[in-house]
Parts: sequence; structure tokens; C-alpha cells
Amino acid sequence: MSAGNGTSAEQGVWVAPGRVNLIGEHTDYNDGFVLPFALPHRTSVTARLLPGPARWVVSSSFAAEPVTIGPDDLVPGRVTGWAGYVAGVLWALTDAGFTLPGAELSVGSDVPVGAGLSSSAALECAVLTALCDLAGVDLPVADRPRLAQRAENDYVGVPCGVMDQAASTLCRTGHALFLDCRSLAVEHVPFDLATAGLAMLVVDSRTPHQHVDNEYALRRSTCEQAARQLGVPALRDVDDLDAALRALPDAVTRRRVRHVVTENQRVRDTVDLLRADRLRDIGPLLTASHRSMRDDYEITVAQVDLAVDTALAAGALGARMTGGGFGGCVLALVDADRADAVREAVAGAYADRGFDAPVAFLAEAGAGAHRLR
Ligand code: GAF
Repeated sequence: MSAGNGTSAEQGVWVAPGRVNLIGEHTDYNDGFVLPFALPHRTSVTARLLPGPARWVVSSSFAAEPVTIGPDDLVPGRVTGWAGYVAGVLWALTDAGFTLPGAELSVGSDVPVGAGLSSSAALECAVLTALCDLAGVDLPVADRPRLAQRAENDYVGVPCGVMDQAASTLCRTGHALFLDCRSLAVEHVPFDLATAGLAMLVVDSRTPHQHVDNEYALRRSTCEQAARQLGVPALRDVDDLDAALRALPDAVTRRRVRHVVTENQRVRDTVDLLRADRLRDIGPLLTASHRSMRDDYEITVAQVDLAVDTALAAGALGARMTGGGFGGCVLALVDADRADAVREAVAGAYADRGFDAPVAFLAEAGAGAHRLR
């Protein structure tokens, strides 16, 4: 395969968003279902082709010095830190057979880092979108999430699923993305909060993500081992939960499996309600998802549980942690005119407990990666 330079303009600006996941947590790497939507927060890449031997000069608003990545750096793990995500995308593209010209890439972002809002995927997908357009890389949009995931799994070394890269690439304004993480079949489900008189409050618990990488990898391997014990390709294929639970000797594994299987059903039920224009009614499913993450998957922490419980007590229709867990953000679905009261209640509860003040904002479903100019 080759990437002809003549098919696109030689410079431009591309953006890719962070995401929140409405529901479907830790289901993606079990071949299951997820329902994220894109945030207005996004990462931008201003890029231009560089003449001469291939090299990629990457600068960023969050680093003092530019990083130069050469062909010799396209070996998994060689570039570390934030530039590793850029090198990972370059590596995944060349490993897939594309020949890339050199480029200068300038990265900026307002996606909060370390808040579970997919800042890594936003970076990968902004770089990937820029490189595809700029270098005329003929990679269908539908294939880009897997390539960006590969950059993160195999170059950076993080065993994430495909949800975040799919959300950052494929989401549409005013819609949530119903994604089958096995087939990557997509349905853009209407998600118009304002018309329903509702708002989605996103509360960043500002909790340090301690041990998150180890715990994430542990959850993933427990699920894969459980699937092997049950004789199914992935936990998505468990049809009879009770029978599966009876077949598993270990209590922790039983809880993990119960979370994944019930969470997949909650995603489907949420999608059914959205298709039926019943956005207001999804609240209990969000809250049930949180309880399942707290009690069965055991990935919540005191700050996120407090945010959820306080939001519900202050009138939220439903609330849950979103993202990989061990901190990060909480979503609260609220009547639009209750948003300030819920936000203040959570801030007050944090102050009472001596937790760092949370940061909250309202989110509407935004657009996936695209060229800005
Ligand atoms: C993180 C991962 F990157 C996703 O792939 C997904 O597993 C999520 O945690 C949990 O649902 O964001």
C-alpha cells in the first residue's frame, strides 16, 4: 500500500474529541456493547508535510520541547510519555503497510488528562485523522478505531479495549454511539438532552488513578480466564448467567462475570429506551450500572461513590461512574433546572468529607474526529 502525497492539501487542522461513556463499562474487551458519546473537549493537531527523509516533528502545548520521531523509533515502546501515543499511531500505520511522508505535528488539547475522559484516544485519533488526510492514507474510517487501539495496546502497552478510539472517531453530534465491540457494527442513537429538558452533569472526582493500570489488566485477564472456563469465546457469549455462575468456583470471578453480563443487558435496555424517545427513563439503568461497578466489578472509590449518592439524593434521575474506574468522572442525568443544585450538593458533600473540590461541567453529545480547516 502507498500513501500518495498528491491527494490532499499539504497542511491543515484536525480535531478528535474526548468521550464519556453513557453506559457499558468494561464490556468492550469482552466483545460486548458500549454506548459512549463525544465531548465538546477535543485534541487538535495542526499538521503540515515536511520535505526530505521521513521524520515527524511533534510539539505540544503540554511539553516544553518538540520531539522528533524517526523511522528507527517505530518499534513498540521506544518513544515514551505523551509522544509515545503519536509514535504508536505512526508505527501502527507503517505496520499496516502504509508509507508515510514526514510531517510536522503541533498538538493542543482541552481534554482533561487523567480524568477518565479518553485524552489518550483523543490524541491518537487526532493524529491518525490528520495523517490519513494529510498523507492521503487510504484507511476507511470504520477501520481506524482498531488501528488506534493497536497503537495503544502494542506500542504504548496499555491493554485497553476499542471503545475510546471508536467514540473519538465515529461519534456524531446529538447522538450516542451504540457499538458492538465484536463486529464494530454501529448505530447512532438519538441523544438530545436539551429537547428532553434534561442535562448531563459530568463531575470530575479529581481522584488520583492509583493502581489503575494493574487493576485494569487484572480485570481483563479475570474475564478472559472466566470465558475459557465457561467454554465461550468471550463473556459476551454467556447466555445463561445463572448457569455460568454455578459453573464458576471462584466468588470474585463470579462477581466479575455478573457485572459484564448484566452490563451488556443494561446497554441494550438503554438503547431500547433511547430508540423509543424515552431518554428520561434511563436513569435507573445508569444507577444500576454504578452499583454493579461498585459491588461486583469493584472499581469505584469513595469520591465517586459519594458523588453518585449525593447526586441521586439531590434529585438526579440516575448517576454512575464513567470510564475505567478507580477515580475519574461521574455522570448525573438531571432535569436541566436541577443541574446547579446537584452540582452544589456534590461540592458541599466533598467539602464536608475533606475531599479536593470536584470540577463539574455540562456535556452535550458532540462530533467525532474531523478536519477543522
Ligand atoms: C478505559 C479503556 F480504555 C476502555 O477500553 C474501556 O475498557 C473502559 O476503560 C472501561 O469501560 O477507558
